[in-house]
Amino acid sequence: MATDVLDSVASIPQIRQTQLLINGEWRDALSGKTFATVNPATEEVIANVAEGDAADIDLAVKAARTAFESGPWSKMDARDRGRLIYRLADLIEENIEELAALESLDNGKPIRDSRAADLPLVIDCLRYYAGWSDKIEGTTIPIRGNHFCYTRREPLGVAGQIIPWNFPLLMVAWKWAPALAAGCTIVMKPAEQTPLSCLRMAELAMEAGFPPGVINVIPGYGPTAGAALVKHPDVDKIAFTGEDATAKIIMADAAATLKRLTFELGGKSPNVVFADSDLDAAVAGAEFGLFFNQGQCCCAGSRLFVEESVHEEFVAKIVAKAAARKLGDPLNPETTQGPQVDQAQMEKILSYIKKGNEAGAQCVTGGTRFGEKGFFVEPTVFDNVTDEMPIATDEIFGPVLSILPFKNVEEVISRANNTHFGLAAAVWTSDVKKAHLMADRIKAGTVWVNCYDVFDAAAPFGGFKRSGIGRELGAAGLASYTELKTVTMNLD
Ligand code: TXE
Repeated sequence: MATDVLDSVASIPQIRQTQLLINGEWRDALSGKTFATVNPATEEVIANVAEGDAADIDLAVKAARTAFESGPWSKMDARDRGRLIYRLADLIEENIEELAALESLDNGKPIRDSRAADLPLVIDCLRYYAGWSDKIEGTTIPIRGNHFCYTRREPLGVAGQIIPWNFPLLMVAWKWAPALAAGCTIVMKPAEQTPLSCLRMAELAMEAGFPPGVINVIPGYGPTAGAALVKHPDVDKIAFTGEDATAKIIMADAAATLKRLTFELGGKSPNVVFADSDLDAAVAGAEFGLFFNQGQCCCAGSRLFVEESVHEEFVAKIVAKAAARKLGDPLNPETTQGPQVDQAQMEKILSYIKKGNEAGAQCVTGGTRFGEKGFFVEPTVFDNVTDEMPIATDEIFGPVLSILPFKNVEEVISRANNTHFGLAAAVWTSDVKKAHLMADRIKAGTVWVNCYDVFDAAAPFGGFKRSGIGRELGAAGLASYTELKTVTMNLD
């Protein structure tokens, strides 16, 4: 995108779509209910959106099943599926400014991030998987006897997809792109806090020419619409991103129908800074790794381990960076930190700041709500945090950084791994051997070395331990939307 666009103040986009999408048609919820979606920067209602529940989910699943079994989708050549996904990516690119503004309006993220990170990653993800559509291959297997044995990778069927609010559009892309490339059909429930960009993207998907029933979108709440999707007997898989507590409910609800499950859950990711690192790069990485997206990242580097000999210098530098962040209107390109997504998240974060103070950690900057309107929280840094404090053990999901000093490699490996989570980690060092040792020993699905939050549609992402089940992105993400079939033919 041209720099002048990146630097311009975004105008408030028109809200074009607030209904449910079922079988290619936009409609109200059967109950007639709606719910408000709120601008977190102003606390004003942006729009009222149709609130789907079990009855709407049932209609959407029926449409997705028909499209999968007998609609044009089931007969379409794989390459043509890919062309539709490419077409959707092109339409998003053509409407990038509107979508970026919509994302910032509904979620509160700074427009500079929506423009430079969220939207480009969405487009890249769609194009990456579009290219996979006609490259999903099986193998031939030399089994005993006079047999011809081969495998096929077939689409799994109807995919139920439940996403959170922290990267609303990017989560749509991570879920839709591999499912569509594999040949599945979709019923998606976006997060109740941020339904708008998903609905607009669904409108663009209809414009791209996806046949009716291939993509269905039902905004609504978790315990109603979400749970109905999970329990529906005709849904083959649930792909979920959200809180681990919700994943446990989903796992229990999905047990009756033994659905395939992929989960991308929370984290308390260790970011380890050694004294031999490029300290300024590590400080910049620590700031980005935690404060990006208002700290609302599943992989946020929220446990910052700093080697003792550089601890003091590091704290001074990170405090200066945190304090210099510009809070304000997300639609202004100068803003680097917007509001938290809603009041509940803001209150959760403030309660953890209180717990940090009560536990005796030292709050060296921030520590309070910012302003009185909008759900803003000051960038907050706690120093001299110890491993058992709640701010070191729990996912806060906000702009709160915990600094934990350490003495040596073995100690920091054991402390970094002392958590139920295992989503991501980073290490900052100029010693290649130390970097490899850390990459080997840290129990996490992603380890970044001398960088943070480097995402690519081709690189698998997901969690060890209670941070998830399965992987998204890359070939692994695609495989999770397929079933493997073995065919054995008697050649006698
Ligand atoms: O998550 P939920 P919430 C973490 C983060 C945050 C906390 C709570 O720590 O503070 O979770 O956020 C749907 N059956 N993450 O409450 O509830 C819900 O409607 C089916 C980490 O927003 O997990 C939404 O669409 N679905 C995370 C989605 O689940 C249900 C991103 C996520 O909401 C449901 C977001 C149910 N019973 C929050 N209950 C990450 N890993 O990135 C809720 N949902």
